[in-house]
Amino acid sequence: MKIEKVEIREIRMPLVHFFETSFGRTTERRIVLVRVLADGLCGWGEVTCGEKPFYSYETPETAWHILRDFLVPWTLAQEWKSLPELAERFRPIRGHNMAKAALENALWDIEAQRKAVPLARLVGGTRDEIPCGVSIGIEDSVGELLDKIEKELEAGYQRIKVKIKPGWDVEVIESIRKKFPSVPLMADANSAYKLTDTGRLKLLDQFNLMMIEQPLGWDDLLDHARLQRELSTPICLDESIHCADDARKAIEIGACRIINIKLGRVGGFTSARRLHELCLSKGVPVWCGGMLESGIGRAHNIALSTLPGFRLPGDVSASRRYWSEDIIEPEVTVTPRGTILAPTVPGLGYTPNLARIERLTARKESLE
Ligand code: OSB
Ligand code: MG
Repeated sequence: MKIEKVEIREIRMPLVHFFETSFGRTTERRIVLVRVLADGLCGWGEVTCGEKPFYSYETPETAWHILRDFLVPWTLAQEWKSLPELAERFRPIRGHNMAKAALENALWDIEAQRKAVPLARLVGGTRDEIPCGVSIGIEDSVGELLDKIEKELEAGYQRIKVKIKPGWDVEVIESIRKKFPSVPLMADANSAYKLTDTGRLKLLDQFNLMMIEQPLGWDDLLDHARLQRELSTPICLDESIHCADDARKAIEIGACRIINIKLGRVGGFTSARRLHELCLSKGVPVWCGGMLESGIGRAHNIALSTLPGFRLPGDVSASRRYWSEDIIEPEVTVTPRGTILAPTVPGLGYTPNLARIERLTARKESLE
């Protein structure tokens, strides 16, 4: 691949509804996009980090620095024959997986166009329709949360995930279960609890949750293993898993029974495919997480979700839930049966609207 130019830019996009987790409320996204021009083609990638270093230490500023000063110059200067080989070159940089993923995934987009296959097929996808769930944040009241859940179920979504934190947990889940006794339901704590909260978390066992996501420390495996021994509800790890090796260790010590795979958190398609392979071989279910992505990151998530192990509904949902106008065409829509149809055309399968992206751009830098 002969790369002519790499552009990094930051866009600002207000969310149609705020999104609140145990670490705070987001109303506007700052998204760093990577655009690669090579072989007469153009590929896009998205940095999925939050605005603040709460979910992970990455921010738009750190991603900009790592891309501009390391990843992009290395990619332009070195010879590499395959994307797994390039991913291996990125390895000396510790962490910064979301910056790495944005660049690597833009190159996967180009590779799919070059080979004239849908990105989903190139990465090993076998499914043409993916099951979808929604992630609903902490709301101002339980009533508002129940209304939102009802609306999403009416739209067809196959499972509901709600955010929990101390003070917004057992009673909230109990109210949901009263109104929706058999809906596939799960809770995500984003590391809001400690092992000493085991008694509180055990109270959730009575509500038949599909799983509880990342209850304990973002960097912990051991305490999750201790907690899992006490809970009948399966633990799903999100923040703690950055590569296949993390998953191997987590599974070995019983820290989780399910794994959420996010392209950004694990560093791109090469790593995500390895993780998926490992989990398939161990019989551990996986699903694709979301990071309030624009259409570009969303399109990558859809491609990943077509891999055979992604059987549980993911947090990949319609553009409309996040944006009054997405930056891709067509926007992502969900069928009445709560699925997304994977695109069948070569490449990403959605066209980034460059004029609209330019209008949203707050800063841009080109590297050649
Ligand atoms: O923990 O899965 C998470 C959003 C931002 C940061 C972390 C998480 C989330 C979500 C939203 O749950 C998923 C989505 O709808 O994109
Ligand atoms: Mg999570």
